[in-house]
Amino acid sequence: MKVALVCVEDGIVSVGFRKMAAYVKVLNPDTTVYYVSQGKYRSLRAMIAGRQGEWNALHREDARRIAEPLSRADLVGFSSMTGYAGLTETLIRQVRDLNPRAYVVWGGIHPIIVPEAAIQHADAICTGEGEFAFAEFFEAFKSGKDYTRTRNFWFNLDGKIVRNPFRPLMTGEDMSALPLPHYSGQEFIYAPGRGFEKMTTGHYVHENGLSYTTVWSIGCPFQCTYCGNTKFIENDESYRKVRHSRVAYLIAEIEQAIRAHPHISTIVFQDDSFMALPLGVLAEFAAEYKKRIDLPFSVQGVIPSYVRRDKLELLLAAGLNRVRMGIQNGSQRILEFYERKTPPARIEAAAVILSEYRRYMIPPAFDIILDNPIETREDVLANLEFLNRLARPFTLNVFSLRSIPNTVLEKQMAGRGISLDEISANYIHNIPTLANCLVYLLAICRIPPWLFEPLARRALPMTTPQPMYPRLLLFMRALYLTARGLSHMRFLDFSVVTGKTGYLLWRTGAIGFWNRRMVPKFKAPAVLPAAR
Ligand code: B12
Ligand code: SF4
Repeated sequence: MKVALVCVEDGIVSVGFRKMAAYVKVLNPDTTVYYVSQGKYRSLRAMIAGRQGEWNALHREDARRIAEPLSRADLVGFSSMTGYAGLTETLIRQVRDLNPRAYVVWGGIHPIIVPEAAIQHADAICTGEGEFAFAEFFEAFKSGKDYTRTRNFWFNLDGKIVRNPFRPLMTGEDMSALPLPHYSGQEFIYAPGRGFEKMTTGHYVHENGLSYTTVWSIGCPFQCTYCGNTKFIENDESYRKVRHSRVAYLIAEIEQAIRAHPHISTIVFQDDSFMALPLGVLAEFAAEYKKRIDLPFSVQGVIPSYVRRDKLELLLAAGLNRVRMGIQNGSQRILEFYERKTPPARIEAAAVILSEYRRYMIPPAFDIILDNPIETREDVLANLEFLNRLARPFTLNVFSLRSIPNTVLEKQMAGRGISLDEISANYIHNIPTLANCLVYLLAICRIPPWLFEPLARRALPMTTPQPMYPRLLLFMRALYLTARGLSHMRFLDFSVVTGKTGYLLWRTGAIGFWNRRMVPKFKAPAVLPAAR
């Protein structure tokens, strides 16, 4: 049977999709893997203009050109987040138009979080982990048996919706037995106006720079109101538990990626709560990683409550060079509104710990959410004061509040009669208030009291009529991105800045030399924390 798997997303990281692609290829070797990306997620121009979260309207001819090869398959499997749901729907329509017999399955985060909407557009959707569910479905589908009772799948039988229950979540052992994610080079990426091209190193470098991104552990014990986690936990309480594959599986996965793309020079872990892993697990990871991979790595999902010196030292000794931590706001009231379990004092304590190791790391990036319509003047001020006293160095990932459908936040806002843009709208396009301009300045440096006080007095919440400063905001963004870029250059890190420059430096051997000789190395304590 001919199967086409398509990832509709900005970028080619697509961790879950690549796992699915590898699994489906084993079940059905005649499977072709496609990516539809606009390469904007890491584009410098889009970053400065705050347009990363946007997808330009796709030209009609592009949609047709994308759909043509897909429509030659018997089964087309789409994967997307909510931001790309509209585009996926357009592509499904085009595929159906060209081949009404093609069976369409839609998986990924969108059908998990918004199943009722997704099932209107596909023959089947996957509402949870895909591997075992797809195997069960595909076996029956192929052999003409009844597949409509597959767990983790819903079906649209000419408008009649069949909603099946969830499968139990995979265990760590199940995860360790899966094939390694699909990184074979046998994959195709869409080039606007031209059609699908075989994915090359050039595409990889354009989209990912010198980094390899993965997710080792899945799950988060918390349930912040704006997060997709609220839905995952509603579907299955055991999603709170942090599950992970064996260390050996993870190392084999990274080794496979490096074999396919030898220029990979940084590993990026996007786990929701990496530092929540027990100390013993982190110790095993650190030892194996240092021995077998020995490349700098960054941990992107750090929850302040789990920042501990002993865990951090283990990771630093293994090569950790950057972390991203969610703080979201400095106002206690707003944190309570988001049901964040990390009060400002705990965040400050975590920032102090991170700052003690600043010599060994690119400044940590703290996520912050602005443009919340319920913020008062006191909240805006509390946030600015908090950022001004937080231990340095740090930078910020500045987001504009958007709602993910079916999350608690969506209900909270509806309850207050507030209409909030959905995540499909640009999520980093901040309102150009003075307060937001100041946040960008605070991402670069501390503001001395003589300047901070008069400026902060004029900072107002977004709902209050006030002068707007779009040019100043643009200038601040450019300045902040420059400062950020320079701090990465101190480590010759090309995980955020993508494109040919990093690749050429890698070819000359400069990246390896810099990592070995110029980057300060944290020496593991004589007695490793795990053994204390
Ligand atoms: C890793 C990650 C990223 C990475 C990589 C993205 C990727 N697709 O892999 C990066 C950093 C690029 C990223 C960016 C963003 N992310 Co993100 N990310 C995650 C994270 C932490 C883990 C996803 C993951 O790998 N899970 C593990 C894998 C195994 O699970 P999975 O992806 O669900 O895949 C399984 C199933 O969905 C299914 N499946 C998948 N595809 C298919 C296809 C078929 C045919 C079938 C049958 C099944 C199937 O099987 C897979 C294997 O079991 C999630 C949070 C979470 N816990 O899910 C947020 C999450 C997905 N991200 C989110 C968001 C909003 C974003 C951003 C838009 C904004 C932001 N705040 O950063 C950007 C946009 C990215 C872009 N490219 O345009 C939201 C999505 C909400 C939504 N409704 O869409 C989440 C849920 C976090 C949240 N805030 O709630 N993200
Ligand atoms: S701590 Fe992070 S991953 Fe966990 S629920 Fe909150 S926002 Fe989501």
